[in-house]
Amino acid sequence: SSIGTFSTSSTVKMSETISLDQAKKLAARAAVEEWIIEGETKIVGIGSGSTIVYAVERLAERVWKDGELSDLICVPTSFQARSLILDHNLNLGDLDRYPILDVAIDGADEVDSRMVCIKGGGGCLMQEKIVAACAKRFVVVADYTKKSLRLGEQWCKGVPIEVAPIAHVPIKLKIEAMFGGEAHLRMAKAKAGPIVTDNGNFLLDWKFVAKREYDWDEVNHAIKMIPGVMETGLFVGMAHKCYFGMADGNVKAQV
Ligand code: ABF
Repeated sequence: SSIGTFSTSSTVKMSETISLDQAKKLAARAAVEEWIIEGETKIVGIGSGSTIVYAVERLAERVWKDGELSDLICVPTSFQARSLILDHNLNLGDLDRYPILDVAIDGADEVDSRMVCIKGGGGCLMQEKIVAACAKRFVVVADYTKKSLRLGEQWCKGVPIEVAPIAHVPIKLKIEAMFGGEAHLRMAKAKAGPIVTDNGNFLLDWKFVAKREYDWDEVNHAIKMIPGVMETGLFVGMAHKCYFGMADGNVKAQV
């Protein structure tokens, strides 16, 4: 993959260090400008997390201020995304009616030099992967802390894996035996019990061995074959382009 930098039209000076939120906003807006085209883009997948909020805000601005994109249909990847779409008065769609999307835009927890992404830190990986797989193009938006040469450099919480509740222990043991590291059941704060996903499942966070050389495609397939695994947070060969808001106020695009 290759990397290009372009400066933004914001007022940030090159030497200035911008906040993470500003970096997220730059990336999200750059992606919306490039991929959501008036008269062409009809259906867009809306990801989850904090970065995508800026993309939805920009979409809403284009619809409600600029008078564009009035027919744009937004397909959510989570309960949060659905609320975002409704709160901004955008047209809500679903995969029953819109199984083919022009583009899906989403955040990530970490992206490596080949655009393999870890996703699901926010817990919505299964719907995110389904929607991304229905899109002709999958575009990632993130701040500079998500950009790595290899996975495990930045994101230390591991690969999220959505599992059937009855199978979390055997799945944990199988993953650890196959690929090392440790898989932990994700718990709700205040030890109220396991986190339950939008789909009624549990999440394992697999802390892989950061120094080990993994073939992520192989790992993803092998984990998916374990009975009870619903989906993994490894997005391999899916991202078409990634936009990173950088500390200096530029946006770096990776393809
Ligand atoms: C979702 O939100 C996830 O797959 C990922 O875990 C997270 C990224 O969130 P943020 O944009 O807040 O960093 O896209």
